[in-house]
Amino acid sequence: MMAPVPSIDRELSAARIARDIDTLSGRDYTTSAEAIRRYAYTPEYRRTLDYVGAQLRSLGFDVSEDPVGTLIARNRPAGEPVFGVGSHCDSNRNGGRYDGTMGVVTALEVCRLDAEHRLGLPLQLISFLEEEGSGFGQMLLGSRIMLQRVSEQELRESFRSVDDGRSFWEHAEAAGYEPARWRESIHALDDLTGWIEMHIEQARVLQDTENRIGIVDAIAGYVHADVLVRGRGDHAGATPMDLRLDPTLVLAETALELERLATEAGQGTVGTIGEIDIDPGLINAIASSVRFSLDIRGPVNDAYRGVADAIGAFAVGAARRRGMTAEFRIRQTLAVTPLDGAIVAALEEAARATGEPFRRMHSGAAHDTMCVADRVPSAMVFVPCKEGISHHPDEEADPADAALAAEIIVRAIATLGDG
Ligand code: HGY
Ligand code: MN
Ligand code: MN
Repeated sequence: MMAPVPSIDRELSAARIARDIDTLSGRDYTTSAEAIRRYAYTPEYRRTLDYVGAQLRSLGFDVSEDPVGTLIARNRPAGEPVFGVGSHCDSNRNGGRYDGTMGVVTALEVCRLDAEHRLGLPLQLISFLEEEGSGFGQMLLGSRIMLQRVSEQELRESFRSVDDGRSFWEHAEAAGYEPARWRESIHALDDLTGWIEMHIEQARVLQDTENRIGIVDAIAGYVHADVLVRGRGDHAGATPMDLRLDPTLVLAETALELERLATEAGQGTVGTIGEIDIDPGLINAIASSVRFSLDIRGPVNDAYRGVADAIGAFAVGAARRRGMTAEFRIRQTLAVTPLDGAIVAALEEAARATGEPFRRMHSGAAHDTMCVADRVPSAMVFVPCKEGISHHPDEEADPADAALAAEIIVRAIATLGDG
């Protein structure tokens, strides 16, 4: 039986969360002075895990890492049931202080509150490797590895470092990990009775509806893909317009068609071209090739998948019509993820008890919970972020909202633990 949850000093929690965020926003924890930029196997990321690990060890947690570097900390011996909390503390390459990191330090605060008030909650904190994909272009990589949603060939060969082109496998080994044991990482979930991830919303729904908490009951699915268009690199000044094979025109047509298709599909479907590589990328040379990414998502599988298929065919056709070739290649895809009704209900009950404004919602952003939910009853808690700005250094969120989320999560876990 869990101890009853006493009243919680949210100001103290907010101050600790703010201190953790401020610390992890320092130059020791980001490779960039302009944004928060930290990802797998960099010294800055290593120091981030060491900071979180030290905080957890001071609470008596046993801290370890899985064979590729996902951090796992628990306050019960292996084999005993525990409730999972956590998120990720790697960042987007143009990241803010709060995406992922606020979820990990709020999970840390849940662990502190449990210890401080001797609540007896059996807890396991997980901080997933490479949620953003900043190191190898593969979003949710650590949790997809854990859930065996990748192949060994991809880890050994296809997944390559954005910085130096070496394989994920090589980088993991060079960092002292054992990627050959990657299949064992799934055992981190063996004892989990449930999972709650706290995260900033990364849009404006909570702000615009004046809610402090979002209880997430589903997460949008997505398709990540790449299009490589091959044209002919010619002189920008000497080549007449009717003799050109300019791949940037296929990119332009595809961008407008993506907007049209996603808008027409409706049902919350969105499409984005975020990465563009132009070769050679010179002012006075017609590009010989263009590679661009596609990020297509939505809360309805058929809708966003339909857009992904249609835009892939469109790009290949647009190239052909102009005498060029284009390849459309899926990078990865995850389906819409419904979350667990019992945990959602416990979170709503705990939120209601605080008297603070909250609402149910779905997540447009992807999260590691999409993987954990495959094997463990899971849900998420959102807090607002200012103007919905995220994946940008101007990202802002309020530690007081995170403190409220921590209290709600503690109460929900205590309720769920009482069966
Ligand atoms: O892009 C996403 O959905 C997540 O923030 N990595
Ligand atoms: Mn995130
Ligand atoms: Mn993100």
